Amino acid sequence: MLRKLVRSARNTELGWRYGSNLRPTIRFLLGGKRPVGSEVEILRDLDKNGVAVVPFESLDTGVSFSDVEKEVSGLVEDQMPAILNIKESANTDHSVGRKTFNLEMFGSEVTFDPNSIFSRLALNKSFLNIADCYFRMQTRLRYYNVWYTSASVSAARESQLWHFDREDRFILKIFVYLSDVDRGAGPFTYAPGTHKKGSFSSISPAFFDEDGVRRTTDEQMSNAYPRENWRVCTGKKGSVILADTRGFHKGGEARTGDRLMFTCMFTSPASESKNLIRYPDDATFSNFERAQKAALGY
Ligand SMILES: O=C(O)CCC(=O)C(=O)O
Repeated sequence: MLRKLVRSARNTELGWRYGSNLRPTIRFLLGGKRPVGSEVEILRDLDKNGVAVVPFESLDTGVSFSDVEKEVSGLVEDQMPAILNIKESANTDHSVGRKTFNLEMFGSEVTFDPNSIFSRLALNKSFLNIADCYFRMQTRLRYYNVWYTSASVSAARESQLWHFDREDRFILKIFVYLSDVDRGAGPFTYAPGTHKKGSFSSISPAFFDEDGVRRTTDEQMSNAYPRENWRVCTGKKGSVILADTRGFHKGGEARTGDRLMFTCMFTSPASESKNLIRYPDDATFSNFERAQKAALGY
């Protein structure tokens, strides 16, 4: 009974912030962080709609996009056998639970490499500033990876169907397109305002049970939320999509072209999210700034 009460208190904004996440909230308030430049508009969009799309160059990441591209083309070359496998399994293995249309190029758990351009991209000052200002607390980086999503002809399944993530009250995912993504390449798609801060947070579209997970088809979604308001995030390579995936979203339903993108995720420190980053015993963080170490939980 008491445990139930504590759990429901933690699920309120007050309990989540000032109970479970008091220390990171105080640190944020004392740190005086503010959005700068294009981050101001991004935060306005995130607060109101739960989604924002900007070109990579508009952010002050300190990371060169052409260096990212160079690394990625090496990664694609190295991983060609795995890419060919995913292109095959996308169409032949329709089992649910393993996203057989999507290759996580660093595996499902990334081994943290402080020298890699991808860890530096995930921990760049602009992403960290946006994440902290959106949550209004010092956040944690939980995941980063590069995804290769293969085109397929099979019926939409798993994250290709509408759903929302449940690990936390707010969940910030950032996607950086590394290939041009048109409607045929499985663009990330969002229902604006369905996040906790939004005006449509209480919509409850019909759903079906897909192996224990609630999924909503396009038709079910359109009965609860007008299709013309869906934000289909097509974009050229270098487009950056920031979304609070506690709101309804889907993506990766690629039909005519493959999609390549970098992704990373931030949650509150108290989130029950699995930490999908593994830190080798000899990893050193001396080159990282304080804000970056905080995002890693050090
Ligand atoms: O692949 C996509 O665009 C959707 C990904 C997604 O649903 C998620 O990361 O929660």
